This record gives sequence, structure tokens and C-alpha cells, in this order.
Amino acid sequence: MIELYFWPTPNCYKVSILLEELSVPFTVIPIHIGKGEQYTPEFQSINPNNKVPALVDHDGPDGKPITIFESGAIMIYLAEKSEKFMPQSTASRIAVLEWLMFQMGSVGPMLGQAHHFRKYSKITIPYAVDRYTKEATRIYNVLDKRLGITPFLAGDYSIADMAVYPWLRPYRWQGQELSEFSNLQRWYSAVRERPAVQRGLKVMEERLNPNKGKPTGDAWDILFGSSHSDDKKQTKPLVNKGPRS
Ligand SMILES: N[C@@H](CCC(=O)N[C@@H](CS)C(=O)NCC(=O)O)C(=O)O
Repeated sequence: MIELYFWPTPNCYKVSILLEELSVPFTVIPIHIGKGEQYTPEFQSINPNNKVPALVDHDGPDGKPITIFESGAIMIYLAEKSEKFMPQSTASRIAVLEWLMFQMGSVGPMLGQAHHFRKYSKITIPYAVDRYTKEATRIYNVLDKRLGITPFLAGDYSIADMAVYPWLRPYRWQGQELSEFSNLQRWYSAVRERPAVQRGLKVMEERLNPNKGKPTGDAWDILFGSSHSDDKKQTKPLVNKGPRS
């Protein structure tokens, strides 16, 4: 059984998308980072860095449980265990690791800084806004150039694509327009259309609110409760008979 310590953020979506792609059953354990749940001693024993995601696989190596933090390490573990989305040959495997490391070292941290200084900072620091917006543009150009050569970042669709995609979804927060990067835009649409990607992005809402979208309370009674009987229905006019006199 796999437990995913999760909050709906780009780094966590990387793992939920991969688990959905693998069709592996998993339990979501929400860690509300806005309430500081990442700082509890229980969670710290799982991730000494106090950040999500983290993962526990109760059926780890040699049948023993394994605890993993850092989204890149979690993705490598799951891909290697399942032998999917990570090729076996050295050259292809290194290509996946290159683009995964690029995501972990550049895409995530730099675009995260762009989010911070463009959106969350309580004061506007023009130097920081300019620096991280330019860095975002530079990163988008690196990705766009690569995707002009290969359909996906490492050739075939892999954990590298799953790692980058969630970070590009808030592209406007990063001061970017996808339409200015035609190869990237083509790739973005291809990844977005994958059903597992769509499920991975909804993982918390579906697992934690299984009734979401279903009518509850008064709405349920109105639609399906006793007032739904034919008798009651007929107490109301079915046809508008025009203005009352
Ligand atoms: N390098 C880490 C970064 C994890 C990270 O920054 N997680 C964010 C959410 S995307 C977090 O937990 N933030 C809460 C905090 O910083 O207190 C990874 O990829 O797993």
C-alpha cells in the first residue's frame, strides 16, 4: 500500500500524476501547508525537510516499508519499481534523469521564485520581479528548443514530462505566454490531454470530497427525496397558465 503525503501544489501533482499513470492504488494523506501541518513531529519523521510531497510504500524493497521525500527521488523510485516511464538503456535513462534534474534544479526553484516575487510577496521588489521573470523566459526557451527536437523532453513520454508539466500550468504567474513558445505549447497540450494527468490533478478533490458535485442536503431532498413523489409534483402546475387574475 502506498501513502502519499500531499497538498495540491506543483511538486505534489508530479507524484499524483505518476501514480495515476501507473494505475497504482494509493491513499492521499493531506498535509495542509497553510496551517503548518508540515511541521508536526509525525510529518518531520517522514520528511526532515518539512515539505510535501513525501511517500511511504509499505511494500518497499525486500518487502519492507520505505519512506521517501523529495519529489524527484519519489518519481525515480516509482518508475524503477514499475519499470515504466524510465527506460532501461543507459543513454535513454540518463536523458530522463537530465530533464528530471533540470526540473528539480531549475524549473521548480526558479519558477517558484517567480511566483513568490510576482504574486505572493507583500512588497514589490522590481529587481527580483525582473530577475525571476527573465529566468522563467530563459527556462521556457530551453524547454521550447528541446521540444523542437524531440516529442517529449527525453524522447518518449517519461517522468521528466510529468515533473515539468505541473510547474508550467501557472505560466501567467511567471509572466509567460505559452503562445510565444510553439513547441512547448504543442507538448503542453499533449500532456494536458492525457487522462491520467487530468486524474492526477484532481486527486485530492476526488479522494477527499467523494461527494463533490453530487447534490447534498436540501438539494438532494428536492431532487430525489420524498418531495420527488409524483403526488407532490402534481401539486404544482406543470404548465404556466398565464398571469393570475
Ligand atoms: N524539492 C522539494 C520541494 C518541495 C516543496 O517545496 N514543497 C512545497 C509545496 S510545492 C512545500 O511543502 N511548501 C511548504 C513550506 O515550504 O513550508 C521536492 O521537490 O519535493
